[in-house]
Amino acid sequence: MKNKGIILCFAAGVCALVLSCQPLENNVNKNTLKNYYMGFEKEEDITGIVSYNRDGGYNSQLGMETDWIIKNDFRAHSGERVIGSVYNDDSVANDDWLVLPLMRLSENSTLSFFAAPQYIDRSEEIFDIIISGEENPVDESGESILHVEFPQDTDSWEEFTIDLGAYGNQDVYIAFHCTSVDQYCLRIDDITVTDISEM
Ligand SMILES: [Ca+2]
Ligand SMILES: [Ca+2]
Repeated sequence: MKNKGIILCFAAGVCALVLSCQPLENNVNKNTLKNYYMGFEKEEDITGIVSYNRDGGYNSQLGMETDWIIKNDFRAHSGERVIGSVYNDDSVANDDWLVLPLMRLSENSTLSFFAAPQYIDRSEEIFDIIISGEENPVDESGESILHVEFPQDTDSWEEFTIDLGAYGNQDVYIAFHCTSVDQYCLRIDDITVTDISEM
């Protein structure tokens, strides 16, 4: 769990930043709800999002250990940029986690996002949505609330919406856990969590 930080690659190998995790405080004003949104565009503040590359695999095409990376040439759903978990050489299964900032949900909260395989001929991407309490979900403290296995022969964006009302008034981490084996890239864009408390 030492690989804290998110690597941003707006052009592979050109620009890389590492941001530290900033846990949110529990100073909650319950009367003010807002939506969390992340489209991975340059103007958005990604502080608090943390990625973990637990498989330690390597991608020779990108020339780096594979992690969640922000790309501007992977056919984003919105804008120009999208985040993706890319494949490893030698068919090592992915074990990549993208953890959103800690947020306090309400009984009306929902999670929605778009996901798609990058290439139609390597489309069998697999991921789970993991939700946990204040413990880091990477520590296997969470539970899967969605399991997705894309079929063969698709690269279409699919929208997912999950009711999070069962976690109302709880502080939780929400994580995307990619476990694909030797595909190409699982793309995620336009993540929205509705009706969270002001922090
Ligand atoms: Ca985008
Ligand atoms: Ca990886």
